[in-house]
Amino acid sequence: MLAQAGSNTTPAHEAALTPTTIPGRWEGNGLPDGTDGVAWYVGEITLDDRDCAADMVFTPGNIDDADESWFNGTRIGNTDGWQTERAYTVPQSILRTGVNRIAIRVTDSGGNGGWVGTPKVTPKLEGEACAFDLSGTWWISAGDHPELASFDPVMDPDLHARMVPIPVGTRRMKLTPMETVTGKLPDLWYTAPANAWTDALPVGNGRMGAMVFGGVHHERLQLNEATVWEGNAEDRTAPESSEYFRSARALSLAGKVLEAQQIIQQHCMLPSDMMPRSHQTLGDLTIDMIDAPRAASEYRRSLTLRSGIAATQFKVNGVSIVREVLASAPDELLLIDTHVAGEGVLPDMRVRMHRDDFETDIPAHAAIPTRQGVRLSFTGHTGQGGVKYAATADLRVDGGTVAIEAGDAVVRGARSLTISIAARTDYFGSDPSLQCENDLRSATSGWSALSDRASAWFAKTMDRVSLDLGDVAPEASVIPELLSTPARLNRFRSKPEWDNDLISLYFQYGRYLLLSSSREGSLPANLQGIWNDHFRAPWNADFHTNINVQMNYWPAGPCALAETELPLIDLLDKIRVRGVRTAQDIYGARGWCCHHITDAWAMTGPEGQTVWGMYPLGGAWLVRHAWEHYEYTNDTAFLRDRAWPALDGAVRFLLDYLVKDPATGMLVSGPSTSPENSFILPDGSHANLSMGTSMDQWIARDLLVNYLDAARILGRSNEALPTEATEALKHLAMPAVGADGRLMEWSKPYGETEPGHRHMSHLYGLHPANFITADGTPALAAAARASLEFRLKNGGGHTGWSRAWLINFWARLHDGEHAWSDVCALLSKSTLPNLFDDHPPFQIDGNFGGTAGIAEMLMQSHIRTWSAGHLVHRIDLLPALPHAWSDGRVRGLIARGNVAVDIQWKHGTIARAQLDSPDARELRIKMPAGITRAHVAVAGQAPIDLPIPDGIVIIPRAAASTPRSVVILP
Ligand code: FUC
Repeated sequence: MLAQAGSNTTPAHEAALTPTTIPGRWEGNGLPDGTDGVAWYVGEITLDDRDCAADMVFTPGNIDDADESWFNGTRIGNTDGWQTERAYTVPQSILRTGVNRIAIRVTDSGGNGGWVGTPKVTPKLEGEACAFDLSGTWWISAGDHPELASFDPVMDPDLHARMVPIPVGTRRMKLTPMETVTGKLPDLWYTAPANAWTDALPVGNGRMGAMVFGGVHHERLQLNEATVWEGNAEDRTAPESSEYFRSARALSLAGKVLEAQQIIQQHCMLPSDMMPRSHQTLGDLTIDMIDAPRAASEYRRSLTLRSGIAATQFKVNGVSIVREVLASAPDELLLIDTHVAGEGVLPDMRVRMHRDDFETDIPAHAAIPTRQGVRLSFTGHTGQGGVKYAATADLRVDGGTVAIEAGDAVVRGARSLTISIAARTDYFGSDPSLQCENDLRSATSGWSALSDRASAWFAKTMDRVSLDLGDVAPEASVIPELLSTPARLNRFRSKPEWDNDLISLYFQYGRYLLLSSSREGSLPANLQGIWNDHFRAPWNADFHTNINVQMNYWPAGPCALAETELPLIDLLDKIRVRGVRTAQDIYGARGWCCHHITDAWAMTGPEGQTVWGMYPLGGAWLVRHAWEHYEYTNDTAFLRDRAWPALDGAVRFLLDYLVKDPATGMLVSGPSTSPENSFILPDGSHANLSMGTSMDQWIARDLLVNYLDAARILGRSNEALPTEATEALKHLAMPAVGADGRLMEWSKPYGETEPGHRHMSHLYGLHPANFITADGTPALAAAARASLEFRLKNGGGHTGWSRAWLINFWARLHDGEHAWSDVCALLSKSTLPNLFDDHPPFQIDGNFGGTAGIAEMLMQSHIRTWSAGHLVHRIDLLPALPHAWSDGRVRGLIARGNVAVDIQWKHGTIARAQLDSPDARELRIKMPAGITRAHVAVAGQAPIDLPIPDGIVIIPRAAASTPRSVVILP
């Protein structure tokens, strides 16, 4: 071997290493014309863990004349024969995560050398679930090996330094376009531990959560539990102020807007010290290495959405260490396993679980030995009168010891350490420490059984939907999955069209976050989901009902996560109890109401400033989710037992609350805010409360229409309240279009103080409601578009959730290009390194709104009609497909009616669609524009060819109520 290791002088052969293109002959392509003899070709390929899981096959292509191929210094095969096909197995044992070197010694006895002739067969490296196109730029050097070569291209340690950075063999081909559909979901991964909290990776089981920093010498897991809330349900009822409200209303109707606002501010609002209380951090678990050398190598941390595992891997002192963290829903535990991969033992480690003091809460920490190991715990309450909490960590080691030293657990000489954490509060009633004991019983099952159960829970739900937005752009120099998540996000900012897969990943991440932060039996996803490291979080990490908590649940139905919505419905049950008093005290009304925020204690009163707080229809908007839950699940028992009572009480309130505007004779709301914008009065002064804001009028209409449809389904249309509601609907004022063509935000043509305001409340009729549709109400749709354009021109969309809402609006307007550019803006401008949404600060609604928006671009089902006595939702396929997603497939989206939708498309139009309905309901399927014929196959029936001049395929309802599968080909 003539390796140049350790040489300080510039190697004489340096010039011999030149770029070349393969396939292609070597003459004039790195080597002089007329070269015969031997040359070395050298290329590199970056592999990840998944690629290295099994043997791969290297096919060099047609080489003139003979080759001898090497992979990471191991000879994998040789073939002598001009233009002969070759294929060599690359054993798994020589594959490396990271850079792998391929060297091919090519001998040519005369004429052209290298890849000669036609067809040119592309060199490839293929594994079980990946395939790499290795054509492109390689390096070439004339010379022989081993005795005669001027260098050893396989082993030469200087070679790397001498290679110009040319991307070789990094273009990953998908084995089939369906790889991401049927295979693994994409990962997030990083090359360094998290510095900031928003670099850490979230795990959660819907009730408990953790942010995993992936530290080597100091690992931190910041812990959460959904019910660790400050405060309690003690009365924070609004003042008894119905007289004041009535007089303010009369003034407002008489045009005395500011006087009305002053009265409400003074007499109806809860003072700010009655704010909602905050969700709080639970505490931290830390793992510190004792006396381990500083240097660590081969570092990587990642999050796998399908398994819910946050993994950290590194090598210290020659020992490979793997740490995996996941939150188990089946076992109600947070699990942390640290083990050695291969030979050696873990460095000694100190484990601590801790919660800081907070005001009157001084937590009690304890450490006790157990027969199997050690338990660390703390207990306390979240401040005076707040919930009692408890957290207990159970530590077990394999081969080695765990003991208590100075109140911490210290692990020595172990091959593995498994920590199971239980955490509970008394929010739902019983003693939290006892509940923890109970949860920890399953810790005896051991890491492998616990993690298998936990991951299976994620996989089962994550696998319901798959999304492939098409192949990697051919001009992308490095395929996206080979970039770490921050690098990928960074490249996306300038080249979004190179990485459709990042958009699919963001979509699946939104599903993962909702699944991880919202599970039945706990509280809904708050402003931060479940991940919060504060005692007093921004906006208390509460439930804002003027957009934020609703946006959290937009993906629940369409993205096949309907069950995640149940905690919201449970909280709604509490809200409608507490909201009765608020409805009476302020408005003298029946039913219940809730203003712009609520918390774990279901507060309902108007709080703080009128510009945000005087928002009496927040509860009515929440009720849309109970109705939608029925629409998506088709669960009539749910409609009857859960949604109906919520709808009924909200309608009761609405009917009392609405007032006839003497000027028009129509029913209007108010005085109330159009969240959270203000307007300019003719005299130049600013105000924020008015009668009949567009948003209120849309919400009122939405509530009444949904209520009446529910009544019809449940056979209650003739009862007193539905009759009253029908009457009210006839007289309900509609939002108007202004002289400038925009949809008006207020009932009068006021100018807005913030023309680019983040809220776009007046477009509620477009989304989430269904009163403005691209094809049904073109004039209103044009006005909505004008409003959006105006908002954007004036700087709208600057918060994450605002940008996410824009995607949904454009999708409803069937404008794929605008929707796509807002998807790109959301990822480029409002996404943190761990892909959390950035308000700023971190606020999770944008993740969920973005996920829902991507689904809306591919499928919609909000347009509905009654047909032969049944409610039918039209299913729109690819209503807002952008050019950038010309080929792709989505499987498992859910249309209202609980119809599973699978769409494959090519060159921007449908190639095949399949709809699976749980029963033989009527299906109305709207094909993308331009399709006028369809080939329809209903399972069990002869396929038919249909002309569809209006683009709609109708499959009539069948008598038998059995599941039905329909395939449509254009
Ligand atoms: C609403 C928004 C803010 C923020 C807060 C939590 O009030 O106007 O932007 O998202 O909720």
